[in-house]
Amino acid sequence: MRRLFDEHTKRKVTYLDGSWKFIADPENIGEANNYQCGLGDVKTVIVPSVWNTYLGMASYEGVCWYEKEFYFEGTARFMFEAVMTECDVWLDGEYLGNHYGGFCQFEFIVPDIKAGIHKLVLKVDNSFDEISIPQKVVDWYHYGGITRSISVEKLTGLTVLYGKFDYNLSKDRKSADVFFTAELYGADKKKDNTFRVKLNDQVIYSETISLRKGAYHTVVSDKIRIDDIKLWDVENPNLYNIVFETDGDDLHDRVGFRSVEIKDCAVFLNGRRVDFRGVNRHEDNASLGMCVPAKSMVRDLDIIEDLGCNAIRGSHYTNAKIFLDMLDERGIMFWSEIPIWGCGFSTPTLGDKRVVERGLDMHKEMVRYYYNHPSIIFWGMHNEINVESAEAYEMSKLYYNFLKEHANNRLVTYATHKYMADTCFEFCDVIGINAYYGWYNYHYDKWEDFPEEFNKKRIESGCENKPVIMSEFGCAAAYGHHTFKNTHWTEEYQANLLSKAIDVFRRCPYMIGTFIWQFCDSRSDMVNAKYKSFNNKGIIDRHRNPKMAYFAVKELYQKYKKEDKEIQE
Ligand code: ADA
Repeated sequence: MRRLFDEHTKRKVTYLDGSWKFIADPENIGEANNYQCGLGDVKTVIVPSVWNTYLGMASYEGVCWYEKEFYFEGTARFMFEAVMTECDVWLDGEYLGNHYGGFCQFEFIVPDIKAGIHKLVLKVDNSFDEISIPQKVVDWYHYGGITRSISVEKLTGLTVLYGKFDYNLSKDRKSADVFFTAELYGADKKKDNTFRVKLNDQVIYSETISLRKGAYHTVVSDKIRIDDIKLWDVENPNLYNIVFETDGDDLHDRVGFRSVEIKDCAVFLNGRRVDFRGVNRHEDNASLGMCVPAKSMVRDLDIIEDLGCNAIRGSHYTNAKIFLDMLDERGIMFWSEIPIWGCGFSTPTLGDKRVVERGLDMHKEMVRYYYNHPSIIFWGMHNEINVESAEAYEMSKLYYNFLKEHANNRLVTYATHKYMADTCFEFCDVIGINAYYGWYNYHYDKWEDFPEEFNKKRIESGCENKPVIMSEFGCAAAYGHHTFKNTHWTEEYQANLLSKAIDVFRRCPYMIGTFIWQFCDSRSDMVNAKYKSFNNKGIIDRHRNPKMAYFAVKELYQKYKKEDKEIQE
């Protein structure tokens, strides 16, 4: 299931989820053995899933092959929601192409497939080399496999491949100039066809188009004025249905109108100051790994809302689109980023053109596939890289300029842990700080001095008007661990540290919110450094049992929620 709603009602979409043939290929000899034409008599697995949950493969890194047979006739678009990490695809032994990156969708169009049973074969590789993103050292688990759904769509007539929605709100935010970009494809013989766009059932655009078979065409609309706008907000997340359609095809999406701006060193959503009460969340399920069923996402969101949150940072990669649909519906603000993660990247790696390009491609995919989600308030460029270096400066400049150009009422940011030496602040709208007083360094009482200390650096760097958000802070606690003293790893210590830190940040005039590290304990590859091989800084454990910190944070977040609402009313 890719979305919370049907993206196509006229187009036939078949999900290829379910039973697939599967074989591990540790020697990488599959192509020499012609696996691309079929895997023969091998066992089957269920897709989507991570192969680390198959017996005997918990820590497998390398190549695996998947095969699925299905009936099809006509022109197909194959949609792959996420394959971890690199993937080569064959249809009936014909090579379709390659995709790199484990967290974003990709697609291939294949015209004129003859009626019959066909064979889709995937070679999937989750190993690392010097240009991998992320690099091998990460604080999450090296999963592999087809982790989100695969579908095949039947394209007929004039088809809509892609639709992007933009708008400029009027000053009073009561009306908007809307404009869109739609990518069309001619799947059959040239014939006049009507292309229409509807916003909540009202036709806002119509044009007769004829495309020859196999041709692509992009429609970029002029501005279309829409009155009586109902804004998307945290309290009232109003969504509009947008349909791009032709006589025989359609593409449905949901969009929202909202403004986001920075004023007086704070963020304003629809003209009202908004402070972020957030958590960092990995897409990690206790028994299924990075293949999270929709029901588990709903449960996580119920818990997150109970906590009093209005924001989530999708650390450290683009999340499943269905999760974004849920956030759009619930009015939860989101920080979306790509997996350029911290200490795994040496400074020369940051300067490696291949890595920089690959990161840019990931940003392009994030922008392309996530653009219409009103819940995304922040595009995140990278996390904890060496921002003292010239390499990081150049990378940040490139990514910032690209993301600003495609901001769609969004802010661009990144998370820095070298905040006192950071040279890249000019490339962000909001400064995101990761700091772990009370865990890796100092005592948590030291948080009290932090706002004053950082203020000096802020001013020195000419960032007086840039708001600061705490993108990470926290400490580990083993669920159920208590001692007579306030010591590391106890639930008490974690609860005390978070209460102290959140209170300090709330009082700091230039800070606009907090993303606690982290929502939930998550499996980590830093096996030796972590208790039970988990990053245990969750305020709930991996089975979603609350630790004491959960209640401590809830008390503060719920209080701030009430206070902020009172100020706004
Ligand atoms: C970093 C990193 C997180 C996590 C955290 C920790 O800030 O961004 O992914 O590893 O440290 O637990 O130390």
